[in-house]
Amino acid sequence: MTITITAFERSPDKGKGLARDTRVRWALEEVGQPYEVRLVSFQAMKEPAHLAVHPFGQIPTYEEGDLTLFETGSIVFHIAQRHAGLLPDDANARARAITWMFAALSTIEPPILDLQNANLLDAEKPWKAERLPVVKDRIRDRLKRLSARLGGADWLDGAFSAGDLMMASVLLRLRASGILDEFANLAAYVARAEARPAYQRAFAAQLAING
Ligand code: GTB
Repeated sequence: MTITITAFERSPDKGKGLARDTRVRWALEEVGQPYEVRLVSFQAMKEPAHLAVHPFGQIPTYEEGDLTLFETGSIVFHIAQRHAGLLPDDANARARAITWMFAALSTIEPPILDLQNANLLDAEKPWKAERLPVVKDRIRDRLKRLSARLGGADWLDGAFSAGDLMMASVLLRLRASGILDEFANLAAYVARAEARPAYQRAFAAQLAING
């Protein structure tokens, strides 16, 4: 069955791979599933046809036969459940890998989004200068713990999993801030993830549209 995802017609990052379709492309590449992409403009995202697929008018979405999904956590989890390669067979190891997916999305990503919002949406606000250091320190606090847990390991829990895919996808958005490089093992972890052939293919595919 054909898998179709949606992505920005023109991503604001001009192909740096920061928009969230990259993590879905990456998951599909890891499990060797071909996919098609429907590009949507910012205007089309808020129109009824796209809102029927994504209630919040965002990308990415995932369509496969009569199944329609939104939210990258759910999409990557679905891909990892359906196809071998992103979740271990052992039930407990699988549960731990899924836990890391949730940790990426609900513990690590929110403070990173706060920083992005402070930089973009609050750019002209008088409180920005006071707020930025607080927001950055909240990220450092999380990364300090994550760095301690990862230690010298290649991946968070044994072999590379959907948990690492999601964690690296979240962390790489921090690179421009310089904060990632304050944690040498996390910077190396993200570089290791980005060096995977599946990530390289996903990155190249989005760059071909946006670069
Ligand atoms: N929780 C949802 C998920 O994980 O799927 C969040 C989806 C989301 O935020 N989608 C964004 C979107 O559609 C694109 S990825 N935004 C349009 C809108 O809300 O109207 C966020 C994003 C966009 C652009 C960059 N960039 O250019 O650097 C980075 C990240």
